[in-house]
Amino acid sequence: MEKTFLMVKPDGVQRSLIGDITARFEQKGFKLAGAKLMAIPESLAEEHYGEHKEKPFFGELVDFITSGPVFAMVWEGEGVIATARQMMGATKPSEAAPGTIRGDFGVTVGKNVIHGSDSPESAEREIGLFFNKEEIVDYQKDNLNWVY
Ligand code: DAT
Ligand code: MG
Repeated sequence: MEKTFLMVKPDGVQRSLIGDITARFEQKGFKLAGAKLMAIPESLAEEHYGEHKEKPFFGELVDFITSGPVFAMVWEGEGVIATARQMMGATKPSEAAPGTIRGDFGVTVGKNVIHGSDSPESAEREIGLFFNKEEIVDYQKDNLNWVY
């Protein structure tokens, strides 16, 4: 089954949004496969956001994502990579539709509450960056018979 990497950013953790955000993915019918509260080392932040290395906001982005703990997660389900991106909303909260996480909880692009992988390749890469194999749990969830 498809997996994606999602992360409540430091602003979301500080604003007590972990529960609200995880509830949305649970209620949708996706399955949590791994989760941890963690501080991101600078080297991991730079690698995770490597595609943005040349952007003018790269320094701020790394400072922000290392400014406090994040809640890192792996979620599993049919089409979860694209659907989670839709549930997150546009990168700029000012452009994110109401009902999306960024649309409901964010105001500025620099503090947009959540990260989510944007493709199968980035999901595989980011899960590997943040989680050991043993931290990803393979289990049955019986209610999924009522989702699929
Ligand atoms: P996304 O997080 O939606 O995948 P992205 O990969 O383009 O967006 O950018 C990564 C993060 O960088 C984004 O969540 C917030 C920050 N960012 C993007 N564009 C920015 C900008 N123009 N100014 C400041 N921060 C920006
Ligand atoms: Mg991105």
